[in-house]
Amino acid sequence: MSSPPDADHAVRSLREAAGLLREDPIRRGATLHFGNAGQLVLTGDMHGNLKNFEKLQRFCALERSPARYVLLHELIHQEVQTERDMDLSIDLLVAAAAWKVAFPDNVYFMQSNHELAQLRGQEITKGGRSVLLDFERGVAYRYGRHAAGVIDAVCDYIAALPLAARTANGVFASHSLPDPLLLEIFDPTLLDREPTPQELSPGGPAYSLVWGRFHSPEAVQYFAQKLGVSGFVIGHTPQEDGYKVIGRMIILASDHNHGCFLPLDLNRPMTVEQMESSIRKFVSVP
Ligand SMILES: [Mn+2]
Repeated sequence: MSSPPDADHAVRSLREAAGLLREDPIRRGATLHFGNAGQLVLTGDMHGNLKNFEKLQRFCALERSPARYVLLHELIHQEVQTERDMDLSIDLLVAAAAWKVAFPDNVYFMQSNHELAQLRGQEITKGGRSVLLDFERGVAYRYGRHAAGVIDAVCDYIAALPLAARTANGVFASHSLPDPLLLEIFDPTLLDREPTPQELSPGGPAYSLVWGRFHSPEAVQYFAQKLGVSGFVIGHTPQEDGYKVIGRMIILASDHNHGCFLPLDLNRPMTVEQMESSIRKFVSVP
């Protein structure tokens, strides 16, 4: 493949976004802190869904909505059905990085298990396929001989991702929560500093935060008290209907036609019921 003209753009966007992530003024340690003004648009896993991303961009209209923030996670690793399908989720990642560069004080990201796996070279198989290899094949298809440089920039970006976000009105957002059995030993001070490579590895608390599943309303309640928050918004567990409520926690999915997002008003306390009624479907966005 000849050298595509936009490899430079991809590398520059990802590297610049990584720099901005590391130096975000609202970041303390591994946590983003949102204040009590404006609106934070929360999303679930996107897995390469450019169509939903473009709807999100239209909804957010950041060029004329300076008090709106948007939080994204798990952008890569698109579902590949057959040998001839291609995972082109690099396109979404580059578009999102460019959005961050254009609106550094409005666009935010968090770590996810798929992105972390890509960074650490930890295999995830789906239907017998290696999602890491599928992703790299898509990058090679897009960027030809510049693919290695783009992958390096992707890794730089992933390594810069924060783990979680908190809002002044008591909402905690992250890709997932640790498994119920690990909630008791989870040390919340992890979130106030940068995690070590060991903490991001299997058995580590940062790893458990992005990989956890099987939460009950009681486990969620326990963890809310432990962190001093009123509710959680996460992704990670696939939701065919777009979202699910488990006690004080809302799970969003943003990667398919029934996908959802949640515009959260930051200027008043919000119950989970109020948050649930704020959920929007991507299909409702023109
Ligand atoms: Mn996930």
